[in-house]
Amino acid sequence: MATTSKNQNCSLLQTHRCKYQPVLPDILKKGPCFVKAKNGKATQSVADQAAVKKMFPNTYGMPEITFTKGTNPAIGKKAVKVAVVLSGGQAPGGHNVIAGLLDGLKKANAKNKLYGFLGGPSGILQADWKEITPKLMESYRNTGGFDLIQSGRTKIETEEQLAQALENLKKNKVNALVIVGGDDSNTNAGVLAEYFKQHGSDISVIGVPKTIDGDLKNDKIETSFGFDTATKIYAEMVGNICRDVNSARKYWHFVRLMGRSASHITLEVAHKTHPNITLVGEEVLAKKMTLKQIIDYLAGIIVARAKQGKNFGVVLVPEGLIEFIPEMKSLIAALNDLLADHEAELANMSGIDEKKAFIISKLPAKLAALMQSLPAGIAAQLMLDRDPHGNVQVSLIETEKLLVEMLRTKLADLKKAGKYKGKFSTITHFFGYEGRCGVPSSFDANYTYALGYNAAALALNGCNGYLSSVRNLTRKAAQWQCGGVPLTMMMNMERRKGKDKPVIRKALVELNGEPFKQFAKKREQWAMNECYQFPGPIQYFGPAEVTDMITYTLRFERANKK
Ligand code: FBP
Repeated sequence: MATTSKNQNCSLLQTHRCKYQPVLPDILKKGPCFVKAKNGKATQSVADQAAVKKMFPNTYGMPEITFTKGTNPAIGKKAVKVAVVLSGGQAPGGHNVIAGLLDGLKKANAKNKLYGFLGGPSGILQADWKEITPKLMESYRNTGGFDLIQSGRTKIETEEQLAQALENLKKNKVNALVIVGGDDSNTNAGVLAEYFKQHGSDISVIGVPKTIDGDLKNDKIETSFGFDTATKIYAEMVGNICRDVNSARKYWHFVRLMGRSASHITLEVAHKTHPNITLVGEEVLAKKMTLKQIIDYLAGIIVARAKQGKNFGVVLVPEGLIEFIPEMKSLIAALNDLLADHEAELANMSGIDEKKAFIISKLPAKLAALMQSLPAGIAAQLMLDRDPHGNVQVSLIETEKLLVEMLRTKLADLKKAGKYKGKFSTITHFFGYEGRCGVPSSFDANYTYALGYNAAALALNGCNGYLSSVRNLTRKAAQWQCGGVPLTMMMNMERRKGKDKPVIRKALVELNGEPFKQFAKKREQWAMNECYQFPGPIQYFGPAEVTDMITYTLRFERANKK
């Protein structure tokens, strides 16, 4: 149920936060009729150019767009109908994207209308939507969550679904569709843009970069929205655990943090809190570390701290770690193909043991042995259904518990050999869903509002197949630059559900990038000493240096760029 600022269900913070007016970049301040879309050079996809071009003959190679000062009154003359959909996992600021979009549209022409498809992309297929009026929007401004129109992970991919989506939009005279999503949802936006064009429609499709994971970024997209708020929330919680650890001095805490693939969240939280050990999935992959080597690395630090009488510490584990361990990566890839190829047979099997035995019988010997060796719970979690985009649901795999279980065996062996005399009491945590619907930080409130407003300008300019791009984010919000980046420019070919598909390339942690390099410089010191930092809760009121603080990731990554 929606709450209003006058409603008694409204918290005092929400009441005050509703009044916050996000800062718009100067370029957008006068409204969409006062910007000109300047075309850059033709673009190429990041890899597999020929294959991507073949799949997107109508939308491949489009130029980048930058908004510059100018007048374009024509775009405000005719009233338009725009629809928005929230797709994939929640991320703080989604409501402000809608608010920015609504305000941008209304500024261009008060008769423009905005509709929200309900429950994610399935709402497009079912033509299930509601009008977002300024009155309805009021109580959702600067709030977390996606509850205004909810979200979902339906993928619009079959010919039938694509045709249904087009028919529903045409029937309802929609001029533009704005898809707010991560890499998979924006890949889907690119597919829709191409399909609409191929079928002679001039409905434009615009994407907005959302995901707390922070892995939808490149030179033109500096960060996805939600990463700032989510990492601040996790860092508050991890910081509190560090303080508890330092006070009680009796537990090792293993904290798994969200981030389906990339370890950006974990790395950012490490910068904010200085835990004793941080695993980075991308480093594990680069060094081809086996599970055994990871356990040896962890045990090395635990034993060294025990020698100093420190039987406590904090370990950060990225949710996606499991997929970066080479042998697990091969196992998961093989399981992905097997689950897709034998979907019907597996669905008819009654219990997990039967499924496991069937799968093991189909795996190559080495992977079958690995599957057999895993704790039963982990093996079962690895066999769970993939999401509609073919991804393994890592949020359901308790990697932190796998590590603790293996460490117990390792430390017991070391004890027997007289090499370890410590005590290993553990507590495991998973911080994921807690961070996805938080009240957006001032950065995310401003960024999302600008992304939405900018999406309105792109839609009114008839741009199709573009991702809303707001850049220069280390500067003050007023100085941010706005424009659009072609969705095909970010694509490459990847194997999904047993087939090669064009998808937006995920931005993983780069080991030669500043965020990792800065961490690598300090981690040995953090391992043996108690360098913990306690960032505390997000501040919405107070000095700008606190309320407008940006992430270490953004600061380090942009430091050497103009
Ligand atoms: P998006 O990429 O859609 O933004 O979702 C990211 C995420 O929050 C991951 O961090 C997590 O693994 C996943 O969603 C969980 O998915 P679900 O909400 O379907 O359980």
